Amino acid sequence: SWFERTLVILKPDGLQRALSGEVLSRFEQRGLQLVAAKLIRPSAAHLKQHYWELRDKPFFTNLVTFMSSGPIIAMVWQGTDAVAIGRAIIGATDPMDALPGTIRGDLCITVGRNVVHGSDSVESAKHEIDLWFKPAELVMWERCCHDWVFE
Ligand code: DAT
Ligand code: MG
Repeated sequence: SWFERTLVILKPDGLQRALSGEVLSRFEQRGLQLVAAKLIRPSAAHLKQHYWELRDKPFFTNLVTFMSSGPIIAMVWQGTDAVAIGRAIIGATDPMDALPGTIRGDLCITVGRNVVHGSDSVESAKHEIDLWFKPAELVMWERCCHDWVFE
């Protein structure tokens, strides 16, 4: 439904490399609607929760250290098929496999510095949005071009 939402994070490398405008533009121009955003420095404990499913992976500690190494921008984007569209905008996990035209295919090189996070399913999106945002932080508004993007 048009109400579907996905959690997107501009990772510390993306913010440090001044890619925030570029990254936000891609979601915005594709037609998704921003309904929440905040710049924060997340704690390691919070990131361990966020990446809990990867806790047994060899790269888990590095991932949490990197993600807590500086500020990030956490966002919620909304629209029809927002989760799948978000993943398509972002591209494959390893930038070496990501197609040109995707954020990771255009803007980065290595898997540990891949600029953005996006939820991988509707279910994990709900869980991740709950983890990063209070309900009151999600803003209800209507984008003027809504009917020009969604049938
Ligand atoms: P994604 O971010 O595409 O959803 P994921 O959930 O499998 O990918 O992994 C989360 C992050 O962990 C990923 O963005 C970068 C890091 N990561 C994944 N696989 C890795 C690997 N093989 N080596 C190092 N870091 C990895
Ligand atoms: Mg993932």
